[in-house]
Amino acid sequence: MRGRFITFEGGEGTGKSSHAALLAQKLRALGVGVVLTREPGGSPGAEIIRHVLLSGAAKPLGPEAEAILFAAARDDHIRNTIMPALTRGRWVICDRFTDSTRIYQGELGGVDAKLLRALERVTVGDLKPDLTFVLDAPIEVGLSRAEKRRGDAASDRFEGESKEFHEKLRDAFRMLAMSEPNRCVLIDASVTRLEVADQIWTIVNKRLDPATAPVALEGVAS
Ligand code: Z5A
Repeated sequence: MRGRFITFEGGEGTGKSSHAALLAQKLRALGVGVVLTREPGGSPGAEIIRHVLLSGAAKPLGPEAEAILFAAARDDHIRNTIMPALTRGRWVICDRFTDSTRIYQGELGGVDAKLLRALERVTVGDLKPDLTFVLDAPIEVGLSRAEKRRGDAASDRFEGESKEFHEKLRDAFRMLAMSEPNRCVLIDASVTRLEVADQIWTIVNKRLDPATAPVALEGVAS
């Protein structure tokens, strides 16, 4: 039986990586085989492209070229990590996926929706998350958490964008959650870690019933 596919989306510092990892831990404790992954990245080829994108090296090429690079990374990630895991019945938890492209490159970057749809058709095909958590917090909260975590390291390509950019980003993610309620759930990420984790765990149990998932036979850590 095909595994479940869960994605985390939202603005910077809203807690996507932390909660993706926490959810993976909880599912593994139930015996569910989980692959925890991220975009851009998640496979050796895609991690190389991640470095190019987040270093800002591709920014001078323009938003279309960046969109094509995100798509190339996704293609490698799906073929080498996501699909093999889902086919083995693993649950895949992915920190960002296609919604990020639609919002960062499409709505904020102004890349033509036709180009993005064509790239999605080629890379993603029919693959769609079973459940998407959209983590939402005021931008001051997210940016200050991201800044604290970063310490003295430099901002990456997107962290350095303006306050207006981050406000638009937040609005776009909130709209996404409203426009696809069957797939997306908006999570108030401004509260404590424990409260956010509880909201997520309640929804996963209600919508995907992990207690009935087949227990992974060859260990659960993959
Ligand atoms: N991008 C794109 O443009 N197009 C695409 O198609 C894709 C991506 C796939 C990837 O960066 C960048 O690529 C991203 C969009 C773009 N833009 N940026 N920047 P990334 O992977 O390096 O970073 P990110 O995805 O934006 O995530 P992030 O900034 O690393 O944050 P996060 O994962 O949402 O948060 P976190 O690391 O889990 O938490 C941040 C800190 O807050 C950390 O210290 C936590 O311990 C703390 N935290 C988390 N939750 C809480 C609560 N509830 N209370 C208090 N503290 C908390």
